[in-house]
Amino acid sequence: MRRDPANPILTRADVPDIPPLLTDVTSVFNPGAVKAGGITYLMLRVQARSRETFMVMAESADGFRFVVRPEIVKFSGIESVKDRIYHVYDARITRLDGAHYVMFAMDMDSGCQLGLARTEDFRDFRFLGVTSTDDVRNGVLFPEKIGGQYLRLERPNKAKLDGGPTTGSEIWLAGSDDLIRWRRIGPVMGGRFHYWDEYIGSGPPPVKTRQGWLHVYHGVATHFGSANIYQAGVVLLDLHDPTKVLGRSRGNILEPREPYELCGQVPNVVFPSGMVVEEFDAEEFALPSSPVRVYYGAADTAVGLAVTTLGELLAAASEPPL
Ligand code: BMA
Repeated sequence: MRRDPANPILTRADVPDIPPLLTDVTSVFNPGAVKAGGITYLMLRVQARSRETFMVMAESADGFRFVVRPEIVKFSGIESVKDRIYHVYDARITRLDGAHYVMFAMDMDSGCQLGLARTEDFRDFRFLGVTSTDDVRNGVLFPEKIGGQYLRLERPNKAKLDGGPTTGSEIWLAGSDDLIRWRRIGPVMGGRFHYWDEYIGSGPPPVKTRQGWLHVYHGVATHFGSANIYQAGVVLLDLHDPTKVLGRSRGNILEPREPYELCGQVPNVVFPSGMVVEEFDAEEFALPSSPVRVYYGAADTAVGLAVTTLGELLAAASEPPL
């Protein structure tokens, strides 16, 4: 992938003060992304100096230059959750059944849970519920039902990085009839220990192509003494049975190299969470010639943008297996 020359496309300086909770913010990163009605929307993770996180929307007519809205996203109905919610973060946005759904992480005493909200207009977000029970992160919805059920990818948290967050080395497929109650169907892919993607988690929601579901994910290499390195890679899943991996990039397709990726709140991190594909055929399969924009968190501090084409991602997903 190629970095946008204007990177990082969003920094703390682009976030307007939203008193009293967000003034002189610390960082902005890990955005969910979607294009609707010609506008590209980002749902940003913004951190205050209290280290609380909030979601804030940004929008853009061209997908490159964004204006951040001076308001904190309110998930109406989230107050019905009785347990304390410490943070909401890492949104993934999927268009489904004519609306947009936001799946996000919720840090609670029970661990990390997956919250779900729905919006029609990117202004009102209705909280639909906590959709998990055990500690899990990186939930992403598929954009359509498959085999009569809703599907999502999720990453159970089974490990803890040295001095870092809970993590996991397996992405699972889960199914649901109502988007709220989910049952795990089977493992999709595991981490490749000793290589770039030892721990893994989904990035943006999967994209439907004629070849299969194309999915960008993140991998963490933990065998360097000084830091855990977060990178991006790509995998291709079977259209009818997404537990079947058809191909997977041997190497990463984006790794921390630039100063804003190497230095920051959490050094050595590129964390892809939003992706916009421009061109689809009449049956809504993404076209290989389509430009692709991937929005990612850089060092848990700023937002980066990398561009590629769908064809290049498909080619990366057919590299020889590691
Ligand atoms: C992951 C998540 C991401 C974060 C990354 C690097 O576990 O918490 O939000 O970007 O760690 O700190």
